[in-house]
Amino acid sequence: MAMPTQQRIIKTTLPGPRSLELQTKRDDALPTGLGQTLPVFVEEAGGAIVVDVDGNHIIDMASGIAVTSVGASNPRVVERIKAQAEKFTHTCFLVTQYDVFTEVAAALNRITPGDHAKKTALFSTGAEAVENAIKIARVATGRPAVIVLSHAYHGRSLLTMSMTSKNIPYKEGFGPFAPEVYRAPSPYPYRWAGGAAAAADEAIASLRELVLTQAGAHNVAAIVMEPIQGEGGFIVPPEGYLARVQQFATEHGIIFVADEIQTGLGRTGEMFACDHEGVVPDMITTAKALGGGMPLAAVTGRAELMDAVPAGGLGGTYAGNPVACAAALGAIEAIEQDGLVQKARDIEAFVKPRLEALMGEGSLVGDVRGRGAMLAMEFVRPGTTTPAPEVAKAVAAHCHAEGVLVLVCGTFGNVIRLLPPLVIEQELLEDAMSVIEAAVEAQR
Ligand code: PLZ
Repeated sequence: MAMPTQQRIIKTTLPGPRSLELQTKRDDALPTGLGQTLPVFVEEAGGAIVVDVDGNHIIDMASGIAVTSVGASNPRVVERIKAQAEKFTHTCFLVTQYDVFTEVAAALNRITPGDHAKKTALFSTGAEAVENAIKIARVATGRPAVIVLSHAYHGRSLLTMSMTSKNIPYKEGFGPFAPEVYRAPSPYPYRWAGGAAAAADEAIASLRELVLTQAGAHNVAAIVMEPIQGEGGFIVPPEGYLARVQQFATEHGIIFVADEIQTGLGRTGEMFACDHEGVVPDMITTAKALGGGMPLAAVTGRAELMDAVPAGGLGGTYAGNPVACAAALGAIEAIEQDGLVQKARDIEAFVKPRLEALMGEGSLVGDVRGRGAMLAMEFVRPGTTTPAPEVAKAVAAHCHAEGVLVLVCGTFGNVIRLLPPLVIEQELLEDAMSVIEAAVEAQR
């Protein structure tokens, strides 16, 4: 199938008549707990364009939540999926093995931060990767406790939901939660009470106090952090904070786990967000962009930690599915050989100044932040830091009506985040930015 024209083409109101029909069928068959961002149904997608069943060409500034970094239906991914599916689709790696699993593990061992001996285990979803990182850390240290941050997002399973910070919609009614999860304040520069300059020092002090006085360092298996918080609002920690956490963890025999599920694989303009500051985590979780659209996740860590669990302790029926592994080799190849890490930097260089230009006196945009192709603006009541979620919602609705798919995030629901595929063409990006700017201007 040919790549859809990389151009925004709006033929109907969104959602169009055919999508509305399918929506009725969907609502009859599906539970309300499954949310939706833009209620169109997709016919095909390629590059940075999503074509709906009414023939509308929508600009994708979401990448299926940071998954299709190499573009939807990247040929390097699709060809490998086809070839692998024709050979076999499943054996269960725990039953009979296949080399493509090892190849993905070896690639992750090579590209993740640090040149120490590493090993990688593959899973299917991000939540599963985080759960398994904790399982391994607990066995390796013989300790139960896990430290996470406010504004964190780590998944929807019991343990990872317990590690996630925001109550509605992720936790409300789903308790009781998993025990031994302790939460330290995230050094959120824009909202830190003592001011951005004090955020790193004060957040480190709080973390130390939590670990040393509440949990007891000898009880702590792991400190888990997103190097840039994703669902929580694209919060970039102050420079030096992550390195200090890593150093504190090491001093106390605690495993430092970087959850790079959203930030990893080139998204932020380095292969991993930790690379911006030369931080080398003991363990790193990846998913999303790794599979190029297929469900694949991984835990990569120091070889001696990864080998702590005896045979049979890790796995899953679908963990490291061969078709998903083949897709991952295509995705990694695209990121490395098509210059996509540099593309993420180019996207930042073009988009960030345009977002920053929307700030200023009397503006609804209180903060602009992020790295590479992971950029966001936070909406507030002008002249204050009071969150304005209704503005973020209105901006998103405006963009959606014009055929630009953006996502809202943030603990206060007041952040618009941009996660375009790294392969997005410049003209398309310019068009998307014009729509986003007009959407913000329209809220004044
Ligand atoms: N860790 C840092 O961003 C997934 C969640 C979408 P799964 N973020 C998107 C939603 O509302 O369910 C995520 C993440 C970080 C872990 C996860 C979890 O990854 O593949 O969704 O399980």
